Amino acid sequence: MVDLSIANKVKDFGLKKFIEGRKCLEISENNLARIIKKDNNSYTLVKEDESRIQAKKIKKDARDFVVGDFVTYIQKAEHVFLEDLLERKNLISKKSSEARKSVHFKEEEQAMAANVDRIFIALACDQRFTISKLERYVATFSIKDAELIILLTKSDFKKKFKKIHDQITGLYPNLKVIPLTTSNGKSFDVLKSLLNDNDTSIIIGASGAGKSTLINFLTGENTGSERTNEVRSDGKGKHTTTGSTMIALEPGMGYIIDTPGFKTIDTTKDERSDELLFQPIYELATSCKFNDCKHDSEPKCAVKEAVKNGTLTKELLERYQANLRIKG
Ligand SMILES: Nc1nc2c(ncn2[C@@H]2O[C@H](COP(=O)(O)OP(=O)(O)OP(=O)(O)O)[C@@H](O)[C@H]2O)c(=O)[nH]1
Ligand SMILES: [Mg+2]
Ligand SMILES: [Zn+2]
Repeated sequence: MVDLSIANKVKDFGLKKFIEGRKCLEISENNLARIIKKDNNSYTLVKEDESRIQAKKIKKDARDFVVGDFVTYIQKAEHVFLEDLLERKNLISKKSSEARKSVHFKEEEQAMAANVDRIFIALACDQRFTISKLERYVATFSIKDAELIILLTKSDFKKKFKKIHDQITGLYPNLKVIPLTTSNGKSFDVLKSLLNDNDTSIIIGASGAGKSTLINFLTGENTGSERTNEVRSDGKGKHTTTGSTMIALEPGMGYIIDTPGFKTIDTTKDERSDELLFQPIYELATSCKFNDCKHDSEPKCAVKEAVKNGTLTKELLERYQANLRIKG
């Protein structure tokens, strides 16, 4: 007999778990759904019975609905509209940079997805890498109640992989870094072991970083799929993914949101957290003589002391101070 409990979990996109968690609240559960795809003003919702419907936003509604949101909807004649936006566990956003060149220039936080448990940042070994790029990614996408993991994709570019890997782990031993390559299916085992039933993960990174390829591996569709495109004959990557979509992975691995790649990220630093990167410094700083110690030339500085006795690397302090200068 087919185990329906597993089959159900694969397709309800965490909705049942969400409903269980808010039993006491007065919501008409018939009209609860989760957004699993967003395309301009069209939203694909999955309902508790696992069926899907298309919904739209009411014209005057200024709220930002994103993939991963739990919502209620109303039916009016033949149209379905988004109604309530239920409280989010967290929200991923980045500063919009796409519109920079257009006349409709706006600098706004752009909401990307909500209610995620795990954020994967894909960095491809065949693309240009800098530590400050990594720092921007980490500072932008460190959000509450979500684990952050760096995926070093295309690790079959062995020399480049080693260089990038050593650079990251040497400077930031706190970061979780996982190498991945499609040329060795086993490299996906570590990634799979991190995924849990019912969890929502998201994958973020530059265009061509291998995000969709990786998802195809996790859904067992690694035999060539619509989600990815082969590199063009001129060797350049090609934009393939155009909107965010939540995908059900193999049983026991939950869901993952595939996102379109982007070229640059800007971060509104003050709203972000770099604790993940500089945690050792923040911890030591509590023992500095001065509360506002810059760990520069102040006396009785616990951070400088730690560098001197070798418990903290000089490079980490330098990156910290460089980032402080950017923040201004
Ligand atoms: N050598 C090598 N190539 C890979 C690997 N993973 C992906 N690729 C190739 O990289 C190219 C881009 O992969 P995609 O998965 O489409 O990249 P993406 O991050 O989804 O790109 P966008 O949708 O544009 O954001 C494809 O041609 C893949 O075949 C890998 O592990 N090794
Ligand atoms: Mg893609
Ligand atoms: Zn200090």
